Amino acid sequence: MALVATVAVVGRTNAGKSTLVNALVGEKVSIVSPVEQTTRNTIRGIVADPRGQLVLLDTPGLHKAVGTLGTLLNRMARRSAAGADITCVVFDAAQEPQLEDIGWMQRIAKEKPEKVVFVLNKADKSPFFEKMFRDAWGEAVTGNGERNRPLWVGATHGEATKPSEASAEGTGNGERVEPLWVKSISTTEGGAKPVLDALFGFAEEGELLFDEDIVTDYPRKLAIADVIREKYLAHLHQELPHELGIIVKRVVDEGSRWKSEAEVLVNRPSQKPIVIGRAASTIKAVRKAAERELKEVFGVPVSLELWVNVEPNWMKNDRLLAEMGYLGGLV
Ligand SMILES: Nc1nc2c(ncn2[C@@H]2O[C@H](COP(=O)(O)OP(=O)(O)OP(=O)(O)O)[C@@H](O)[C@H]2O)c(=O)[nH]1
Ligand SMILES: [Mg+2]
Repeated sequence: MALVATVAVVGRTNAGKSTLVNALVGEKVSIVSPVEQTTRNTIRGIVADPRGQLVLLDTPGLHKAVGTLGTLLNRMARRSAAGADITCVVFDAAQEPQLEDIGWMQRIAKEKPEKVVFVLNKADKSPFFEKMFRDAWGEAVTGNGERNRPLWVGATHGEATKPSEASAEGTGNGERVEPLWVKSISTTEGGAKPVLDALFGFAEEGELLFDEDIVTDYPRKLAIADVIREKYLAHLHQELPHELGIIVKRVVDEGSRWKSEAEVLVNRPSQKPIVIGRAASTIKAVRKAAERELKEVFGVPVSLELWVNVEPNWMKNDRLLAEMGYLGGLV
């Protein structure tokens, strides 16, 4: 017997959820980038600790949905929150609360999950808007924070507040939710320790859910596709992140090495030269960077073959979305 819990890590896009999950697991299980909507699948990261085991569900950031893919991502985030023991909402507190942050607060205030951790992330940054987040929560609870009024007009910037006194009391019971507020610097393992302690504070005695030495059960094909997409995001920045889809067609295990073939989907013919690059420089650089990381992740050399195909409206094509794992099944 040990302390165990499943944790849905939710929050708006770019808040640092995947960074936090990686810090807590102590290994990279989820891709990270400064670009919005980096995470597209729910990824399970498993934390092994002398205290027990946490199963973290890293979800796509909640955002104003555009088109089928956007709607699916939002649904995936909400569904995982509903199924987990602990809801961990990550806020980018280096920015004032945004509509999506308020949206999560309102959802928590309404649905009253029993165990909630509010992470004020990016605590290494200044200004840091702790007070504004706490005020926003107060409004969400009292119902005074209407969704569409202009938020935070005239608010002062850069208020520095002391670390809050954590309290694990007052959870659930249909009365009022009292989230446990913690600060985190998720870019370092030690910086996320307050979150780890808060989560174990809520965990309960039970049987381990996974073998002790496993860090993720995310399917191999999807993990490879994610790494390729992360390298593309790093390479192309804002150029076409939302319209790039990766499907890993095959992974052949040849013992001492893996061979993998993947399709790079774009929405329009004009995007093809962008993902290929001049004299194929972009696709080569992405392939090399992805191969390097995959070798590290899987511990065997992985050779990648990438094809670029134009697939108009792939973001609305159920068959392709299913192939990318976006139609669920993991949660
Ligand atoms: N300075 C600082 N940057 C952070 C911290 N946590 C995350 N970041 C950065 O914030 C950016 C977004 O991080 P992600 O982990 O990809 O964010 P996410 O919430 O998973 O985003 P989606 O997958 O799009 O929902 C990255 O550039 C991270 O390096 C932190 O504690 N401090
Ligand atoms: Mg993410």
